[in-house]
Amino acid sequence: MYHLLRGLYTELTRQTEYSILVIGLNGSGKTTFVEHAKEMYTGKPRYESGPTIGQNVVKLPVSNTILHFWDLGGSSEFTNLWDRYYGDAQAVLFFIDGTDTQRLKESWEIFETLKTHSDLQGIPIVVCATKQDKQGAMSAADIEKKFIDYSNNTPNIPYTSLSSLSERLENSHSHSNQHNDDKRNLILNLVNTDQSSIKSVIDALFVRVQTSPRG
Ligand SMILES: Nc1nc2c(ncn2[C@@H]2O[C@H](COP(=O)(O)OP(=O)(O)OP(=O)(O)O)[C@@H](O)[C@H]2O)c(=O)[nH]1
Ligand SMILES: [Mg+2]
Repeated sequence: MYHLLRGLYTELTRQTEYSILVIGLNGSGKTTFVEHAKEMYTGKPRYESGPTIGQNVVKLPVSNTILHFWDLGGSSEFTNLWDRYYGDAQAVLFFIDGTDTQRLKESWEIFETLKTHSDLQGIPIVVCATKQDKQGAMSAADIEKKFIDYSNNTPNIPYTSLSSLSERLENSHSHSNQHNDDKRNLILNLVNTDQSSIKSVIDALFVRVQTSPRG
């Protein structure tokens, strides 16, 4: 009887856990985001360590679920390890430093590989344009325009592959079935020290992991 009740209790209180892969070039703000979110959602102190060596793992209780963040190092010696995590991700959180105009094209190239990788088909990608508190930072809209320019100037990457990146564009194209596969991708502005900014990202992820094909 005890075992039956205990099993029932465990079943009733079990929380669904979703894996979120956090990637982007080094210095783009991945760990700062994850650690601020940890402090906000768990009350635990932030861990601030400089560049991530390997991975930083954080679990956040959000509603009745656990969002399990895999924050990976973005330095060149670690980027070739990212694809080992693709097969388990229910969503990807992709960071772009809004002040890093020099490496924006590199971020776009990575974003394109994410969209086409066989292990990530149908997996939602939430892009964060970070450091919006810094003067002159490129906004999400600026980055999206540049991405469209890059794709227009690159053979084999059609404009339509990016056209539903933002919610604004998603809405304007929502009548078209052609865009359905991309509809869950989104780009957001982010200030990593601002709680409402962090919450917008968590909310966007929370909604998307519920319907992730790997859910
Ligand atoms: N002003 C400002 N600074 C930020 C923001 N997000 C991150 N930073 C700073 O950017 C620097 C790099 O941030 P990290 O979070 O370590 O970057 P990362 O993407 O984890 O880098 P790697 O672990 O090397 O891949 C730190 O000095 C942060 O304080 C932001 O939204 N605004
Ligand atoms: Mg880091």
